[in-house]
Amino acid sequence: MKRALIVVDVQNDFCPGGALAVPRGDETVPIFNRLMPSYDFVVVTQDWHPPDHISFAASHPGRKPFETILINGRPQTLWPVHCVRDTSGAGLHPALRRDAIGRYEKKGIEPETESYSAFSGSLAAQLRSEGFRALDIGGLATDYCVRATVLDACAAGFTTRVLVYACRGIEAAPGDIARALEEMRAGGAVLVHA
Ligand code: VGL
Ligand code: ZN
Repeated sequence: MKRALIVVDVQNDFCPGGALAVPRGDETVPIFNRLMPSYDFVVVTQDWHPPDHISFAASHPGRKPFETILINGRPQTLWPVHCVRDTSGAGLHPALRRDAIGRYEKKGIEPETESYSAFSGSLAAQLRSEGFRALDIGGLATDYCVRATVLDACAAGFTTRVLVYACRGIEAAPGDIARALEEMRAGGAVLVHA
C-alpha cells in the first residue's frame, strides 16, 4: 500500500528559541530525517500567518497570549505572534532535510480564520487522486495542528497512524497532550509509540 508521511509544522517558531516554542520540538528533526526516505511521498506543512492573524493576542487589544476568547461563538486560544509568512520564524528548522519533500502545504493563511489542519485546502483530494489511502502523521504540536490534521485525515477516510514518538506538544493545560492522543485514537487513528 502506498503510504505518505505528513510532517506537521517543524518550523523555527515552534522550536526552542522560537516565538511559540514547543518543548523539545527540535527533537523531531532527526527522527523525520531518518523516516522521510522510506515513504512514497512526503508532505511538509507550514503555519503561515498574515501579520494581523486572528489567533494572535496582539490582534485583540487587552488580551494576552494563551487566553481563550470566543470568536463567533467558538473558543479561540490566543497565541504570541508566530509563523508570520515569509519571516525566519515561519521557516522550516534548518536541519530538516529538504531532498525528500514532495509538497509544501501552507495553512493559516487567511487573516480571519484559525486553521490548525493540513487539510484546509486541496491536500486530501491530491493525495487521494495519486492513490494514497494510508497516512503517517507527526510533528508539532500534538495538541493543536497534529491533532486537527489527524482528525481530518480520519474523517476524510485515510487509514491514519500517529507517530507519537515524532510528535511534541504545547501542553498549555496539564493533560492536553494525553487528551489529544485519546481523541485521535477515538477518531480512528492508530497511535504508534516506537
Ligand atoms: C499551532 C498553535 C498555533 C501548531 C499553530 O502548529 O500546532 N499551534 N498555531
Ligand atoms: Zn498558528
